[in-house]
Formats: sequence, structure tokens, C-alpha cells
Amino acid sequence: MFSRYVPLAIALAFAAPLYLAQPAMAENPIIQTSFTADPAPLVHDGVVYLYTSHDEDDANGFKMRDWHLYTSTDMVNWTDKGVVASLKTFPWAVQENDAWAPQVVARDGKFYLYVPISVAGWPKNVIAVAVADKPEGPFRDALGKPLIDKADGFIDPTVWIDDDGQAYLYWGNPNLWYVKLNKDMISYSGNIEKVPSKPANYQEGPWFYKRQSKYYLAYASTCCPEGIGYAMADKPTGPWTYKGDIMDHNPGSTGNHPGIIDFQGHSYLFGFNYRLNFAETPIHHERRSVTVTEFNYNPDGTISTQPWWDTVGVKQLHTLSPYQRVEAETLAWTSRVKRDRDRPIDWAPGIKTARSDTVGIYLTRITDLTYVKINGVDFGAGGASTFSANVASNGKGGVIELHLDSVDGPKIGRLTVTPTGDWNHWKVQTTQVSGAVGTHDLILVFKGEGDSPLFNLDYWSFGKS
Ligand code: FUB
Repeated sequence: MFSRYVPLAIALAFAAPLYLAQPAMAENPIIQTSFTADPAPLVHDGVVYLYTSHDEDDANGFKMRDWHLYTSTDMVNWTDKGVVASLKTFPWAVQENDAWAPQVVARDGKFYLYVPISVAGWPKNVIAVAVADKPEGPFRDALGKPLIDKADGFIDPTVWIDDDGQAYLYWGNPNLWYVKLNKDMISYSGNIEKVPSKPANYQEGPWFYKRQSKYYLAYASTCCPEGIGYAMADKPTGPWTYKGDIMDHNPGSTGNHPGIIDFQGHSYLFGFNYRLNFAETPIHHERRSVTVTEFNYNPDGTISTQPWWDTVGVKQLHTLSPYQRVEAETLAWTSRVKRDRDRPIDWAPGIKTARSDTVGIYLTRITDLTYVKINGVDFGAGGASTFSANVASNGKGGVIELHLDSVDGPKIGRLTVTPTGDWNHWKVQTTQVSGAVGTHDLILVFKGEGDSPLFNLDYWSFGKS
């Protein structure tokens, strides 16, 4: 079945970002430097913090060991903040696998990460909690043991703090359970309650929240094939009334864990597909990629069914200024210009992020003809005169070509990156640019000899004319 979709998937992966993209739109999937799943967005202080689970690049089935964070203020350009917690955070848990769907909530200046992990033996599913002083972590194990002790199907925690301060934790596959969390967010009172009649088609991945006096429970819904269903209630503990599908059932869905937020007057639904893995239909390699779409609530609070994830994404909420330090790991899309000799496996994933003690997160595995695209960059009426980049290279170095709107759009400049003597020895290098006026998508196309990595890129900025 896979081979039937390969030509289409390759065409989409290479052509859509280059030729179909609208300026100042996101591109789905929104994260390309890693395979990600189980999106859990948190809005905090004007920023969307998007926590995800992470499928290893060589996964054949679930191979999941850590949780990642991406942030955005414009919903289009996402900044990779790296790993915020891993199985090592919970040394008492199984360490090889099972870092599944997370959620983070904020309370009283602290951030609580709830995750399903596993322990030795059977049943193995537990829910753990870690705490941090900042949304980007580092998260520390809060208890040294599970918050919710082991039982079959105890996965996919979701937490909401009600207006009266009472926090609720829901979870489960294929059943649905909840407890009332105490104010400390790391213990609970009362019994674990099993929802007596779970909403129609409920499978897993619950996302629990309140909006305008109504409670919502969105979830991966299995039925002919899978979609995202939802139910509403007047009380946080139900009874839940099934309301239909938020997203159409689609053969491309497996475990479509939803994450839903309101941000700056817009409502967003996050989920995942397999597009980065060149599969329009899942091939059960579990190399997934997080996606987003915008939707509206009807006047009565119900949600109309959205079509399956597109490749276009959502509109940019504000432009990005190039006259400040822009972290290289802030981007809307990355890929590689297709060469005749490429096979699909050559592409995914190309450019990666890494962390160093010196500069934090940076872009690495930059090879000939890879590129990053930053959407909706406002150069202003006066335009830009210089481009600077903080780079490191113990390889041959190379070139950063600066294009507007597409990889073969107008070229505004060219920075020759000279080697710095070490992959972690950083130097700002600068070139002149011209023709960068107004708002454009900006594409940094990397060129150099051979197939080896050329240089690492930490941050860049433009100088004004
Ligand atoms: O990603 C691992 C598991 O697959 C999640 O916990 C489920 O929701 C499904 O997405």
C-alpha cells in the first residue's frame, strides 16, 4: 500500500512548500526538524507553548523517549526549545520507551507536566507529574513515583483548572477516568472515577477544557476510520453529551490526539498526520508530525466538523522583524531543494536542532541545498542593507543564499560562511544585501560542496539601510 502513495507524497513534500505556499501562512505539518505527535498547547503570557511527544527518526512502531517544546507568537514561525523532559526525568520508570502524550498546565507560578509512562511488569501504564519554574523547564520529577498508579489503559492525561480552583485530571484508553487534583497539583483527593457512559467513539487522547461556561472533552475517536470527536457538559464531571466530530474521520489517522486553544481571538485545533514520513496513509512506523488548523465555535458553543489536515496551515498573526536577533531554530518550514538523485529517505528529516552549553539550541545537519523558510518577515519601506549570522564550522563552510518568497525567488544577498575551526566555535559573519523591502517570506538556502554538514547556525539578523 505504501508504494502507491510515494510519488504523490514526494510531490507534495517538495512542491507544496515551494510553489503553493501563500506568504504569511503556516505550512502543515508545523514542525519538521523532528517527528512529533500528541500536541499539547499552553497559552501563557502571550506565547503559545506547544509541548509534544517525539517519535525517534528510526521508529518502527512506538519509540518515544522524551518530550519537546516549540513556541510561537504568530502561529506560523515556531521556535524549537528542545527537550524539556525525558524518561530520565523519571528514573523509576521503564527507560527504553513509552514517553507518550503529555500536557502542561500553569498554576501559581509553577508549571506541571503530566505524562503517561510505564513501569516494569503488567499492568504497566502509570501517570507521572513533573514540575518546573518556567514553561521551558527544566521539569523535575515531583513525586519519585507515579501520581496515578499502574493499571491497564492509564494513558493520555489532560488537566483543567476550573474557575473555582478545583483541578480535574482525565485520562484513559479505551475507558475514561478522572480524579480531582489537590491544589498542590501533585496529589489527588477522593476516588479514581470511571466515566460510566463515555462519549460515542471515545478511544483515547482526551483534551479537557472549559469555554464560556461549557465543558468540552475532545478525543481521538475510533469508528470507520478514526477522527476527532467531542462531547460537552454543564459540569466538569459530566454527564457528557456527544456532539459529533471536530475533524472528519480519515484513513490517514491513527491516534489523532487533539490539543485545543484560544489565542488572540482565534481558536486552534492541533493534531498530527504522517506527511513528513511521506505517507498519506499511516504505515505504522509511528513517525508522525504535528499539524494545526483554525476553527470557529458556533453561537451555541458547538463546533463544526473540520476537514482533514491541509498542507496550508493557519494565517500569521503578526509579522516578524528581521532587525533583531532571530534564533535560527525559528522557522515555518525546512526541507531540501530536490536533486535528481534524491530518494525519499534522503529527505526526512534533513536539518535538525541540537543544544550546546555555549549558545543553546542551534540548527545543525545543514547540507548542500537544505533550506529554512521564515514566513512574513517585514523588512519595512527602507529595506535592509546587511545580513549577519552566528555560525560555527569544522567542515568546509559554505554559503547562505537569501531569497524572497520561494527558494528560487529574488536573491537579496549571499553570505560566504568560512570555517571557524570547531563545530561549537561561534563567529558572527556579515554580508551586504539589497532588494529586501516590504513583507516577504525569507528563505535561507544553504549551499556547499559534498554531502557532509557545512556549518551550524545559531542566529541571524539584518541591519537597516
Ligand atoms: O503517541 C503515543 C500514543 O499514541 C498516545 O499516548 C496516544 O494518544 C496516541 O497518539
